[in-house]
Amino acid sequence: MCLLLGASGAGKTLLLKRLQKLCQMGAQEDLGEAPVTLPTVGTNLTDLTLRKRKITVRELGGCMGPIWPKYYSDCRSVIFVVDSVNTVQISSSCVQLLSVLSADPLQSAAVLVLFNKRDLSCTMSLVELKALFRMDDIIRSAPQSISTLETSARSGQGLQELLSWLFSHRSHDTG
Ligand SMILES: Nc1nc2c(ncn2[C@@H]2O[C@H](COP(=O)(O)OP(=O)(O)OP(=O)(O)O)[C@@H](O)[C@H]2O)c(=O)[nH]1
Ligand SMILES: [Mg+2]
Repeated sequence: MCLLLGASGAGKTLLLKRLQKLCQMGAQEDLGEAPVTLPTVGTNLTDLTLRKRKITVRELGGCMGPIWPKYYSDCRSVIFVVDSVNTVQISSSCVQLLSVLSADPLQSAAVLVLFNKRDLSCTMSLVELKALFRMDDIIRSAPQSISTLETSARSGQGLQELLSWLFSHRSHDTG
């Protein structure tokens, strides 16, 4: 089980929809228009079939923050989504990420931090975002192995890399 976490509106549901579509169609096809999403109240379980392997991803809605830890056991990998445009949300996202990284059941999880919405021109550069997050310090001091990736759930940027990461960190083969 991979957990998909991040603040409300960061783009988790759209990412899942796009990944599902990418898995169903050939990589060469166009993803098309982004479908409409609604805020996730509760959790959203999605199975992705990649190279004949099933990978289950559980999105936890941003509004569920206080009860995210209930879902931390049983999880081998975590994707934490950051909205690159929402500068107001950055400090609270950073606190949330630190609390995820310090949770006992997640000490050996692989962690991927996604800077999403990179299609929007007003986004800060990756260097600026990482500096605001103090990402280098976080990566140095956290026990987990942490990677970062720039994505756009709208344009599809970074989604193949995201699938490759999911595939290489899948917890077990389920056929
Ligand atoms: N431009 C742009 N918009 C995006 C991107 N990803 C998501 N959005 C938009 O952001 C809004 C919120 O997306 P959701 O996927 O519903 O966000 P979420 O993280 O699932 O939010 P919660 O379920 O409330 O936690 C929607 O209007 C999406 O279309 C992106 O990469 N680029
Ligand atoms: Mg959602």
